[in-house]
Amino acid sequence: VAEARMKENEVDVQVAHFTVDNQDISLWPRGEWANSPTDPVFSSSPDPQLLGKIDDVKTSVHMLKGRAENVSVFLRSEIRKLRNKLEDSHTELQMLNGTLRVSNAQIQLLNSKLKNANNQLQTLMRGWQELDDLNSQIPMLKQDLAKTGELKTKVEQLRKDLQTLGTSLSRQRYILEMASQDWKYFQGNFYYFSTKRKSWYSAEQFCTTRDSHLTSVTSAKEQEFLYKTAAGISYWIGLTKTGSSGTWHWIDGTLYIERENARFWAKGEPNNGYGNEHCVNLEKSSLMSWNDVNCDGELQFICKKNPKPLEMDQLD
Ligand SMILES: [Ca+2]
Repeated sequence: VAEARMKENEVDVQVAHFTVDNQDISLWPRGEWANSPTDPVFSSSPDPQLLGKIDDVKTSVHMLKGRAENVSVFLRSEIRKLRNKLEDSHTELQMLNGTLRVSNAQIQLLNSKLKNANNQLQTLMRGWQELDDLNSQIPMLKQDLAKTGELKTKVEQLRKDLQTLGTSLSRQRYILEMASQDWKYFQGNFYYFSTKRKSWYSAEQFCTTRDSHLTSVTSAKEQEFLYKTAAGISYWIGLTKTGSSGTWHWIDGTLYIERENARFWAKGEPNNGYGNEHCVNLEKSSLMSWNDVNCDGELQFICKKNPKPLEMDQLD
């Protein structure tokens, strides 16, 4: 605007030479003006028309000067405003820089968090993979479990076998121990065939001190075992009666059954010879081997011992 105004006034300011804002402004060439003091125009009396023009010019210059000052004030204010704006911009820029730095830090933080999350995701995915693998192993594990059940059954069977074996071993140990004391084992009982001779009562006493009695006979098999082991030597057995009128009974408490035992007497026995034969011995190597004799006679004898359940579980 100021420039436009200046241009507008150019026409009026064609004859002047002055200073605005310490700057020389010439309305025509200075040299021409300076070199013309001796110009005939000025040396003679001035032309009133010319003087009028000069006045006009002076007025115009004055106006121009005022306008230029206005322009200067305006420009200064504009410059100030611009400078302020520049400063504001600078401050904003610094703030932006600060914000940018903070944002950068945040971005780095986010980046690191992202990396972390990524790692966790990978770990999770690996976990899934492992879970899948485990899932695929379940049928196999089920089979193994079934096998474990079978194994358990087998182990249980083995345990029972072992128990049986243990029982059998302790039984054998017991039999061996008894055997070492000259007791013979037959079908669940132990038998002691004495080497010394004693009367029937002394023999029975001997047996009871060894937790036994003179033997009873309860079957043909037992009778066979006894006479075969006796091998023709006479041995006392546990059959006796009280006086001539008494009935036969086994000293170990076994029930004597007349019709069962008739087959084991020797031919013609029992004859109660001399009316004093109340004890029985096994005299012949035969099923029919029993004979009643005097109890005071001294003979070898057979003790029979039924083992206690604690000593032997079960004998065949
Ligand atoms: Ca007789």
